[in-house]
Amino acid sequence: METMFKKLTTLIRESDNVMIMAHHDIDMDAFGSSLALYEIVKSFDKNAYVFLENLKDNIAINHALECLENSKINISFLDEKNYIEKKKKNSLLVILDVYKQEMLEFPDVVTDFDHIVVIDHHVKNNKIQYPTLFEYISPDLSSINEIMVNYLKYLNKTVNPVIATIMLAGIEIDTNQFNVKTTDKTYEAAAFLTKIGANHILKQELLKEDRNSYLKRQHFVKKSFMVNKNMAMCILDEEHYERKDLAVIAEELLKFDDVEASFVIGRLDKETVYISARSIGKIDVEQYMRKLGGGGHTTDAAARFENQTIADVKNNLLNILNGE
Ligand SMILES: [Mn+2]
Repeated sequence: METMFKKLTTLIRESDNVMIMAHHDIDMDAFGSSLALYEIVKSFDKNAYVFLENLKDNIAINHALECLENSKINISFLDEKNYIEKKKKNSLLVILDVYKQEMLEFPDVVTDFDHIVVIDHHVKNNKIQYPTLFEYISPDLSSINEIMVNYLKYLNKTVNPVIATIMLAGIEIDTNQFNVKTTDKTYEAAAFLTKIGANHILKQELLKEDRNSYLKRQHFVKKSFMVNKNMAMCILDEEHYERKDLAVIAEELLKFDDVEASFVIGRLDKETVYISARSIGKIDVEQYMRKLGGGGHTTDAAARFENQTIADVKNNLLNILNGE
C-alpha cells in the first residue's frame, strides 16, 4: 500500500487540481473516502473537487451533507456539466470504490481525462475500459475508508471529526458491522477514526434508515427459508429492486442462527433477475455464483439473469446448492 501512497502523493503534487469521483448512488464508504481524499489534497495546497449527482432519495448522504454544512465544512462539488470550468489540462481524476465505467457517478466524464487513478476494493472481473495511470484494486480490504485511514497515517495527517465520523460509518456499512472482511487493520482504522474525533452518536444517526424500508425488509426476512440446514434463501416479489436492497437482506439473514450463507433473489427490471449472495466466510458463495455465470468474492458474490423468471432462477440455484 505504501508504494501506492507514494505514487499517489507525487501525482497529486504534480497535478493542477484533483477531481474525485465514486460510484452512482453513492454510499458512506464512497462518500467518506472521497471527503478524506478531498481534505488530503487541500492540505497539499491544491484545489480539490468531488463529483456528486443530485441526491434526491439518498437519506443517509443528505444527512451527512447537512452535518458538513452545520460544521461549516465547505466541499466543492461538481456535476457532469460544471466540471468543465474547473478542469485543467493537468487535472487528476481519482476514482474511488468502483472501477466499472457504467457504475461511475458520471460515466461520460472519464473520457475527458488523461490522468486517472482507480482505488477500489471490489473484485475485478473485467479490464478497465478507460486508460489509467495506475489502479489499486484490493478485494480483501474492508473498505476504501480503511485505505484512506492508512493514507492519513502515512502522511501523518488527520481530518475533521465530522468527516472521520462519515468514514467510520462507511467502514461499518461495508463490513456489515465489522463482520465481513474485517481484520485487525480494520479495527485499527476504526480506532484511529475514533481517536481523531469520530462521534459514535452521530455515526448511529447517519446509519439510521427509514421505518418503511425497515418494515419491508423484515417482511421478506420473515418469508425466508433454510436450505441444506446452513443456508438461508429469500425470494422477493415481482417489484423492481436495486441491487443494494437485495444485498442488505442477504446481510441481514447472516445474523441468524445456523445461517452460514444467504441468497436473495429479486427483480431489478423487466428483463433482469438478480441473486445477491453473502457468506460469513465458511461457505464460498462465489463458486456457486460462478456456476450460474456470476462472480464475486468468497463472502460476497452475485449473478444476473436476463429474460428468466424468478422461479427459474430459484430452481437453478437450488439445484446447484444441492449439488445436482
Ligand atoms: Mn466500499
